[in-house]
Amino acid sequence: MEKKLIEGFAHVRYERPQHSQEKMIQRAEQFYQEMDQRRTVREFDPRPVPIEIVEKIILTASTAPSGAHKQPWTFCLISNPAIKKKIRDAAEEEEKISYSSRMPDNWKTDLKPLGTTWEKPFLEEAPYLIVVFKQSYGMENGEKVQHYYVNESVGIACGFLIAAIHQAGLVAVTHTPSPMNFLSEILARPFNEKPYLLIPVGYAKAETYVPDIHRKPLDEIIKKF
Ligand code: IYR
Repeated sequence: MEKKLIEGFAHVRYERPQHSQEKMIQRAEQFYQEMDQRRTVREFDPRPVPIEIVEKIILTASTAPSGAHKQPWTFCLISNPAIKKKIRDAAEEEEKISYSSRMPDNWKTDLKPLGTTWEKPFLEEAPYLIVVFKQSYGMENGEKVQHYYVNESVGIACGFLIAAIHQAGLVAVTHTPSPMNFLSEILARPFNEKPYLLIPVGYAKAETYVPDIHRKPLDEIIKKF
């Protein structure tokens, strides 16, 4: 690999195969078609998933860009049934309060087509739970390290994670129990880490139905200048 010092800092040559424009159009279309097949699935098959697949998916998430390359994320990978049960119990306790009194009626009306309730069986049924933590700051040898654009960085990493789960042939639900500080306690995370998303991963249950909802067309989401 060709290396070079630029202003005293190591650089490597950026090299990627260049496709013809025709091929690029075809690849862009193919990737869109693949990603457009992704659906949030809340019903999991108990079939186990080899851990190497999920580890590779997490590595893929970690290829996301991050502020000053600080990589301000921790991915907790949970397969232990006792810990999954603890998480389910704690999440349902919060969700029960949210659905009965914290969420306003219009929010619950908006969720009706998705069929969500306070009950979260997927937190025990999915073979893995990935709890993504954002690191508000880093800790290196007992010293605080500044992190930048933490929400943006971790959000992008979660996007990569969800894409990688789909690409591997698995399904996921981006679950956001609120509040979710119980995850810090159950997983004994340090003070600099805050829970960001809880993502159950596994195979979809054999006969699964998902809401018949549609994505906005290009002309609604794009403004060209
Ligand atoms: N966090 C709750 C409610 C919920 C909120 C939104 I916005 C959703 O798109 C889906 C669910 C839950 O997980 O049920």
